[in-house]
Amino acid sequence: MSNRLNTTPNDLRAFWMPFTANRQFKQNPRMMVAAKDMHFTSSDGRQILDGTAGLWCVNAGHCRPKITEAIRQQAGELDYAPAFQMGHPKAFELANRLVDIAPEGMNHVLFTNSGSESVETALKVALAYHRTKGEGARSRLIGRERGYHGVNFGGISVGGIVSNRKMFGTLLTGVDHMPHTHLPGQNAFTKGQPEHGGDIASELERIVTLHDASTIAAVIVEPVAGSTGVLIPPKGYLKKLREICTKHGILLIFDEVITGFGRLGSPFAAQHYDVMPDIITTAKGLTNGVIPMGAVFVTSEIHDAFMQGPEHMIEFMHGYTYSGNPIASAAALATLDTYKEESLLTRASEIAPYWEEQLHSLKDCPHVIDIRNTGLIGAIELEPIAGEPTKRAFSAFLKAYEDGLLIRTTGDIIALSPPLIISKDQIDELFDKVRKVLEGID
Ligand code: PXG
Repeated sequence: MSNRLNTTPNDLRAFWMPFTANRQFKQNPRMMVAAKDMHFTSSDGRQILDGTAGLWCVNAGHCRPKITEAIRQQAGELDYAPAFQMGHPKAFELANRLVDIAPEGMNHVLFTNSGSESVETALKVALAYHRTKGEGARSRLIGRERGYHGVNFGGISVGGIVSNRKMFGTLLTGVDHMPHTHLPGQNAFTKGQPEHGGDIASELERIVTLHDASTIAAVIVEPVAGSTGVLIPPKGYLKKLREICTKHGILLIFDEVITGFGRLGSPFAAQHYDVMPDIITTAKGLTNGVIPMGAVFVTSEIHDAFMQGPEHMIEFMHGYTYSGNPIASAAALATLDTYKEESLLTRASEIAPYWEEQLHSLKDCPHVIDIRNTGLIGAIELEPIAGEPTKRAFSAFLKAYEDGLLIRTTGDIIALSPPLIISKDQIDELFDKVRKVLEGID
C-alpha cells in the first residue's frame, strides 16, 4: 500500500526540516500561520513579535501591500521567461535600480536564488576573472574561521563553522582561512566596533606569504559575521584587509547576505564602513525575504574583463534556470520601492543608538557574558551550561517563543535583527521579554 494513503494533512514526518532539531520540533511544533508588519500569528492564535526579521530577511516587515500586489500582478502577466539567451524587462530594470543604491563602481549584477548561490557565483566569477586576465594560477580562495557563506560546497569550503563542514568530506582544495576576530577577553560588552583586533587583518599578509600572492584569487568575508553569533569588525580591520588585497592583486568579496539592504543603517556594509570590495554577494532583504532571490554585484573592471572574444560566444558559463525570474524581479522592485518610500535603508542609523542603549541594559541579567551590537543587530552571549553547550540558549529560544517573541540562537548566543520598521515601543517590549526569558531559564 502506498505510504501516501497513511498520511494526514497534519502529518509532520515527510518534511525533513532545514537546520532544525526535527525530533524535538515534531513533538511540539511551532507553526506560523500568518504575519503582518512586526508580528507573526502562531497556529495557536498568539501574536509573536518578530525579533529576527524571519531569518534576517524581512527588512520591511511582513506582508507589505506593495510587494504582495506586485507578486500577484506579475504572476498573472508574465509568470516565467527563459533566463538564458532571452530576457524580460523587469530583470534589467531591477539590475539598474540595484546599481543605483550600490557602492559606487559596483556597476553590474548577476542574479541568483539564494545567499548560498550568490556565494558560489562570486567565487566562480573571481576564479574565472583571473583566468581571463591570463593569471590562471590564482586559484586559491581565502575565508575566515567562524565565517558563514551558505551551505553549498564552495561556501562551506571557505566558511569556518566547523559543524557545517565536518560531515562533508574534503571540500574544495586550495582553501585557507584567516583567524576570526572575536576577542572576548578584551572587547566584551563593547558598543559598536571593538577597539582591539584590527591588526588581526595582518594575518592575511602571513597567508599570502605562505602561498604566494600569485596563487590566490580572492578573499571572502562577512563584513559583520552573522550566523556564527554576530562578530562586529574591529576598528581598522576591514580597511587593512582591503589594503592587503589591493597590494597583492587579490579580489575582496564582501558577503553581504545579512548586512545588505539597510541592516547597518546604510544600504550596504561597504558604504557603512567606507571600504569598497570588488564583489558583493546579497540575497534575503533583496525581496524582503518573500521570494527566493539573490544578487551578486561586480565592478566594471571585472565585468569588462569577460567581454572579449567572438560576440556570439557566451562570456561566462554560469547561471540558473531562475536567474532574474520575473516574479522575483517584480517582488524585488516593489521591495526597493517600499524601502525608498519609508527611508528604510538608512532608518537603522537613526534608531541604532536607542537599540544599543536598551540592548546593553541587559548586561546584568543572569548568564550574560557578552553583548555586541551594530545597526539593528544585537547579540547576547550566554555562559554555556557546563558539559551541555547550546542547551541554555535553546531554552531561551523556547521560552521566548512561549512568551510571544521570536529570537535566533546559535551556540549559546542569542542573535537579534528585527525588521527595520521596529518602533521604540516595540524595542522596549522586545528587551522586556528577553529580560524575563533570561530571568526565567536555568
Ligand atoms: N552568506 C551569509 C553571510 C549568510 O548569512 C548565506 C550566505 C546563505 O544564504 P541562503 O539564502 O542560502 O540561506 C547566509 C545565510 C541565522 C541564519 O540565523 C543566517 C543565515 C541563514 C539562516 C539563518 O544566523 N544566513
